[in-house]
Amino acid sequence: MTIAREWWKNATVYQIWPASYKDSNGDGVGDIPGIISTLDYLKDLGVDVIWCSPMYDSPQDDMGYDISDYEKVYPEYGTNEDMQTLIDETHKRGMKLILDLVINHTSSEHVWFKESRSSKTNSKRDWYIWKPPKFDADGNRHPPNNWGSFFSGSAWEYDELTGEYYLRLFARTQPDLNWENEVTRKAIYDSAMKFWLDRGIDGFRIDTAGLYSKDQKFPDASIVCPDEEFQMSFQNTNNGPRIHEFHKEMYSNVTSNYDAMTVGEVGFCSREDSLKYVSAKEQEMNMIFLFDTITVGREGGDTFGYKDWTLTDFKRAIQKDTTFIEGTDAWSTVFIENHDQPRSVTRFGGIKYASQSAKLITLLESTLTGTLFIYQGQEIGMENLPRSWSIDEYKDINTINYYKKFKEKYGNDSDFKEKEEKLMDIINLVARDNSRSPVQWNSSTNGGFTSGTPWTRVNDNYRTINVASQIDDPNSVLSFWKKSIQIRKQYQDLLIFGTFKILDFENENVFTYIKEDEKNGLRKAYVVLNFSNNSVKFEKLIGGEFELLHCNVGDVDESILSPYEGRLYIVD
Ligand code: TEU
Ligand code: CA
Repeated sequence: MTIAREWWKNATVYQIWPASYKDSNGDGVGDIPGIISTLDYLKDLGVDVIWCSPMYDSPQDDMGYDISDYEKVYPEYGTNEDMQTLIDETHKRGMKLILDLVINHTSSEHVWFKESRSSKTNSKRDWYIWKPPKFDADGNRHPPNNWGSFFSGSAWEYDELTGEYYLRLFARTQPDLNWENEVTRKAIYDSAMKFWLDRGIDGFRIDTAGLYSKDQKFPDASIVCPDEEFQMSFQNTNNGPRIHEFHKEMYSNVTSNYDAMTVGEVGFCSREDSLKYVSAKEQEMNMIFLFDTITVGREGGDTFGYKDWTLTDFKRAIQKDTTFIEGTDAWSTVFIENHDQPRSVTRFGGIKYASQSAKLITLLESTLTGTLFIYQGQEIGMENLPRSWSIDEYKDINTINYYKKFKEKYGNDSDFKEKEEKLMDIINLVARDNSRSPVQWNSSTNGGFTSGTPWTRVNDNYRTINVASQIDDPNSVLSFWKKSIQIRKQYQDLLIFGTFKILDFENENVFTYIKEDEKNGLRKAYVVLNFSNNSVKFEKLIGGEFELLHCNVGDVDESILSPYEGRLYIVD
C-alpha cells in the first residue's frame, strides 16, 4: 500500500501549554505575546506545527479545558487580536497553528449551560444531559447511575434549582454537552470550530474525541473496582453508538472544507475501533493519540494506580501504537509527553543518566512511524517535580481531588503517614502537575519564565536545565533534538513512513528495531537503544553494511553500549 503524503504526515508538532510557557508582562502567567516572542526559537528547532492548548475564556478549574466562551481569549493570556497576531506570525515563518478543541463539555459558566440550568423548560435544557435522581427505599437521593468522574467521585452533579442531576465526566464545573441534539452540534461547529478556522488556524487537537456519544439507556457501569462506589464508565461513554456518525458530520460540515489537520484524543480502543476514526476512507479524523505507551505500568480504573513496568511491556506498547496502521490507509501519532503526562526522562529514562536518557528517548521518538508530537520543555529534557515538594505545590484538580478522597478514607489510620508517603511517591511519578511546571528558559530567577511571581513553582533544577545553557552546546539535549528532527525529515521514507519491526523482543535491557521502506526493502534503519543502567554487549542482529548515522554518545565503542546509549544505523 502506498501511503499518501499529506502535509501533516511528516510534520513535527510542538505542544504549548500557555499558562506555563512564557510570561511577557510579569504577572506570573504565560501568555500569547510570550508565545509570539519564541516563534523563531521553535522554527529553528525544526517545528512545523504548533499546537496551542486551550487559550479560551475560562474559570480555569481544569486549566482551560473548562471553556466559558469559545470565541474569546482568556484575558490573562491576551486578546483575540493577540491570537490573530500569533496566527499571522506563525504563518509568516512557514509554520502552522492548531488549537485544542474541547467540545465534550463546556464550563458551567458558559451561557449555554447557564440557560440550560435555569429551568426544565428552557430551550437549551437538553443541550446538556439532565436526569432525575434515583431514590432508595428510605427516600435518600442518589445519582441516576454509578458512573464515576475521571476526577474522582460521581459523574453526576445535583442541581438544587431544578432538582435534577447533570452529567459531568470530568470536574463538577464541566457539564457534558448533549450531542444527541442536532441544534447543539451545529452551535458547537459554528462557535468552537468555524469561528477560529475562519481566522486562519490550520486544524485542531480534538479533546476526548471518543466520548461524545453516550449510551442513551444510561445503564450502570460494570464493577471493576469493588471498593469504590463509582465506576469508570468507558463501556457506556467511549466509542458510543453514534460516535462515528458525529465525526463524519464534523468532517463533512467543517474540517474538510478547510484542509484542517485533526488529531483526536481517543483512548482505550481495540485496533478495529481505533481504525474507524482514522482510516482515510472513513473521512473522520487524520490521526489519533493512542494510550498504550503512556499507560505502561499504570493500573486501569485508578488515576494513581501504578505497578511498575519492564522493557518488554514498553516494547509491546510501542509496537501496538506504531503498527496499528500498517497495511491500512490510516495514519497515526508518536508522542510520549503532553500536559496530562509526567516527564518522560523521569518516567521512562534513568534519572542518574538524565541527559543521556533524554537523548535516548529522543532517538526513539524521532525514529517511529507517524506524526511526531513534542511537548514544551521536552526538548531540553525537563524532569518531574522534586520528590521533596509537598502536596501543597500540586495544583491540578485531578491530583487534588484524589488526594482529598485519599485523606478522607485513610486520614485517621495510625499508619496514615506511611500510606501518604507511598501515595506521594506515585503522585510525584505520574501526576499531571509534573508537565505543568514553567518552561525553563535560562538560569535567572524563576528560569526566565516570568519576571514576577510564577503562578506555579518553577522546578528547582532550572539553573542547570534551561534553554539558554543548551542552545549553543552541541552536546545538549536541545541540540540532539534539533539534529534528530533533521535526520527524521531527511530519512522520512524509513523513519516517518517506514514499517516497524522489533528484533530480540525478549531482551530486557536493549530495545532494537528496524524500519523499512516498502518500496525499497533493501535499505533499512536499524535502531538500538540501551534502556539500562549497565553497559551491555552490542551485536548486529541482521546482515548488511552498517553505517552509523546518529548516536547519543561522543565516543562509540562498536562492541559495547554504555548505559542509555542509543544508535541509529542505516543498513544497506
Ligand atoms: O483528557 C482526557 C482524559 O482522559 C484525561 O483526563 C486523562 O484520563 C487524565 O488526564 C489522566 O491523568 C483531556 C485533556 O487532555 C485533559 O487535560 C482534560 O482535563 C480533560 O480532557 C477534560 O477536558
Ligand atoms: Ca502574563
